[in-house]
Amino acid sequence: MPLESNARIAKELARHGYNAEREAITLLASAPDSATAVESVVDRAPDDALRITSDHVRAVTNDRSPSGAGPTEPDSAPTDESPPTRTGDESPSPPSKTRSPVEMEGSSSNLPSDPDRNADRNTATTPHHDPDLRDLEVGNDMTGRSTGTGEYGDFVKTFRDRYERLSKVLRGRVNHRPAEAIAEMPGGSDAAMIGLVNDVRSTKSGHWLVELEDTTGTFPALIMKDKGLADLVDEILMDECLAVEGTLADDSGILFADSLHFPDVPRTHRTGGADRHVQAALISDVHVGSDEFMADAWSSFTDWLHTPEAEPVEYLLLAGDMVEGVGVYPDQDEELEIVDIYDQYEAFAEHLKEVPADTEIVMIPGNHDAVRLAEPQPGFNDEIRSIMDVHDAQIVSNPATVTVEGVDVLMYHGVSLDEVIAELPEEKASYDEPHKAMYQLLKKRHVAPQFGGHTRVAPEERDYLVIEDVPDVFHTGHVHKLGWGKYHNVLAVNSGCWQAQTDFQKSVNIDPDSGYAPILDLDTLDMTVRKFA
Ligand code: D5M
Ligand code: FE
Ligand code: ZN
Repeated sequence: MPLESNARIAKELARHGYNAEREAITLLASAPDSATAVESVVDRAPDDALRITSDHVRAVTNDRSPSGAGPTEPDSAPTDESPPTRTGDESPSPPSKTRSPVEMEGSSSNLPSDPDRNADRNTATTPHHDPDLRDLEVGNDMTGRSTGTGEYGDFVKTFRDRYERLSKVLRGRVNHRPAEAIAEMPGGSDAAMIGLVNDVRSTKSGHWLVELEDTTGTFPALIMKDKGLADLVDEILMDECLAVEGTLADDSGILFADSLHFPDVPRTHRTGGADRHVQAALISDVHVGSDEFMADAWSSFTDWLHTPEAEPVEYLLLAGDMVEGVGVYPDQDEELEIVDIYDQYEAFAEHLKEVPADTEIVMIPGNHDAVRLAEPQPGFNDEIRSIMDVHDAQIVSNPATVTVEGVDVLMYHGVSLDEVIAELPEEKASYDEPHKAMYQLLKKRHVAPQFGGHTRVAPEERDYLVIEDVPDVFHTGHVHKLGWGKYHNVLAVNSGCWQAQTDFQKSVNIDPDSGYAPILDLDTLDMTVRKFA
């Protein structure tokens, strides 16, 4: 068994059921006889060990550098093979794209001209990860806090909470009155209302009637086609929170709108950032268990994580659909490689073992995962957690916000993106530019505004789907398309998938972006996308 690289060592250990720290692998790679060293470590690891640490390795290699500063340049391993990664220059770009997803997103700090960055990346004596420098906090996780009983009254609470928190965002911008008070105002007065969208209809003469609802009642607003607001009417989704300003009709029965406001993200949003050079890989939609799961691409990715180039990647954020699931879509069983959901998670856990043990992992569920389908989706139950416990991953709800070294990342699987894409004009949201659909959710300050449509929403006392605090990064998946961009200074990333095109996707012409890993610099919020397929 010639051991040719760090990645092969990681795989070999994974094959024996062990996850390994990067430093342990580096030590093994630099042992005079790596293959034997790996065998001895496997033989002598304690029975209850889940992961191989550098101490385990030193115990078998009679480490001659007790300080732990042994050779750390894995490229010096005797029979090393070239790293499996491709950089932007070498990768073919998908032909249908106007912009290659595999590129360094325009920032000088990613280029070799940045001496500090370069020094960090290339030094042979890069210290191994210091867990004390890590900083990861979870906010807004609703796991274990579901209050829903399925009663109608629960929905009233959800919508009340949505209204309260989103109307607060709009209150400073308009001088609003409750619906019942507007009805009592003299005809011809200027008036404004904040409400949830109850109805949107076009009238015979081509205007639009938008009915808003607040805690006191409903009130109709007429948006005239020649007011220049048509562009905004296109973007309105049912149940979202809006403000309308205008003039009351003579009989005070309707408001003629002059302006429309979405809660939106302030243009001045200031982002946080890490105070050291550290990166997070943002991925989603692994779909283990599907015939179409791309095991080779996944392996190339995890191989790369073991290279010196990936040394700064200390976090892995997974935005749902770890496994293919069972019975998610009609005829899905015809494309299952693993038919039992628990076996799927077991297989997923094995693939996760290839990820360096010292990577901090955060996961949220998606619509293929074994949790309730209705959003917010709580994090996995104990049984599934225990299957995946090797990494001690943080398993939180969909959606949830995680603050990684000062960067607030809103993670949401993305089922509502299908709806936004279906309902908005192509230039505002499309599968080819999923980040634009994400901009709409940021604008609405809600990850899944519409109730009763494609996205199932569970009634809770609190509307966990409201985007109360503006994130620095918004990370979704689900549509299996790669796209990213900035909206009012918030970086929106939809992260592609690890599943090749399914029969269904073929039938509706969805051409997935498979095998890409967006890598986010947590200090600069610059992104680099790497291709592994
Ligand atoms: O869905 C991946 C993407 O494909 C997402 O945009 C929904 C769409 N999709 C996939 N399969 C189906 C079926 N059978 N019906 C409707 N839409 C589908 P994901 O849920 O992540 O697999
Ligand atoms: Fe998916
Ligand atoms: Zn999905």
